Amino acid sequence: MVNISSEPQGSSREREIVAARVIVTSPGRNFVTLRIETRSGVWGLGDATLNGRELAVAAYLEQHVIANLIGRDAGRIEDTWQFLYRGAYWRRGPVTMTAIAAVDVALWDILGKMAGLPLYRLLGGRSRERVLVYGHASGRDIEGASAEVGRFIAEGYRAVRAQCGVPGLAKPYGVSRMKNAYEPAESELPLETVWSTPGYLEIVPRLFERLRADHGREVELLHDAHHRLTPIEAARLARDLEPYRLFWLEDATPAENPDGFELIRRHSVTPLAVGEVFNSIFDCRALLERQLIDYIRTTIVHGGGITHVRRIADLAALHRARTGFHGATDLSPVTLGAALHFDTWVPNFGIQEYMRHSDETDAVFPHDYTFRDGCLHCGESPGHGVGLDEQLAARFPYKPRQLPIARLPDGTMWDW
Ligand code: GCO
Ligand code: MG
Repeated sequence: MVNISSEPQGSSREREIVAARVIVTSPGRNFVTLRIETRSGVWGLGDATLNGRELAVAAYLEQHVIANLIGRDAGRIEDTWQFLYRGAYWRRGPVTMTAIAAVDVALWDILGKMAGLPLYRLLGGRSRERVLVYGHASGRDIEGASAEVGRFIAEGYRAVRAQCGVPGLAKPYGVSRMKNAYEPAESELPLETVWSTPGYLEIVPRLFERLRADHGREVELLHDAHHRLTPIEAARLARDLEPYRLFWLEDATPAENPDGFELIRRHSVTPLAVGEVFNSIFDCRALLERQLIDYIRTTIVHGGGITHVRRIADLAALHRARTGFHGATDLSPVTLGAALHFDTWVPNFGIQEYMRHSDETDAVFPHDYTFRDGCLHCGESPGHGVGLDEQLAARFPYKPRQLPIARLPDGTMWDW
């Protein structure tokens, strides 16, 4: 028997998981957080937020996962991942993989705290000095969107996602009524929006023509089509956008069928990003192996945690694809903190989405990451560096909220 009491991560008795609980809070929007505690008193946090389906993950954790964690060695991160994935028999899916991610991230947080090391050092150390991020600019029309892009550039951003209104559509995806943030889950039952592709395909190339004219060629520009186009429409948009040299065109068409992306590739060299709704390496596999995308967006909270997403990043690296993690405000600061450590380490990093959280959210989740010169910097505190003020969190009770849906003008259900 080896003497494990001298291990830097403490003895297996100190590492024993003695408690775990789910905290649901809504400081401006809903978040689900898992807190795991060890016998030594060291605890870790994992994000379990699945926008519009929050309580399904909370119940999955409370009813089916937590009892299995008690008594386990918090240091056995891989085995716990395999236990929750293989052992459940029912694999994959957003609810399961978000719950597994919450456990996984909390355990990595504990490992970091016990070792006295920030997460990026556990992963293999720093590969870069800073993490390039992109912000969200939008406007009701081209004029307004361009002014917003200008505001982001003035704030130091080097990469900006731009969305604008479409004539005749009351609520197109991504056009914010707030500054900095776009918060689509705003009603208890899904808001019904109308979608029509022809006007969109006309205005988006004009938007980017104007952005290049107003802001030059240095700033990186991105756009999210949010799964609304058919493959041939997506191919046309990608081709029409070529002169404006986008950093990426995101979710150009629903990715359930990778063949759609082959059609886009045949017609265009605009870089493509996909994956925020994926939850396992098997969702990413065909798109990566067939070199149909350039950036993989599957991130820690919905992709089974650090343990699984690093396998996705390695698969992407084989095919020269880079990471571009989802980072909307419905992913909590715990996910952003963990993602920034991952981004600091991962060799094939591309960019990180950064849609700033509200002041209330930031107060509930104190963190040590910082924004400077268009980049985020992870902190040096042990673990992922994000905490949870439970007293403050209790002042923001859960509010049922669902994402909108989209229909064509004749009423046909469409992809939101
Ligand atoms: C993005 C996303 C978000 C999603 C949201 C859904 O690129 O940031 O598309 O805007 O719609 O995260 O929960
Ligand atoms: Mg998106």
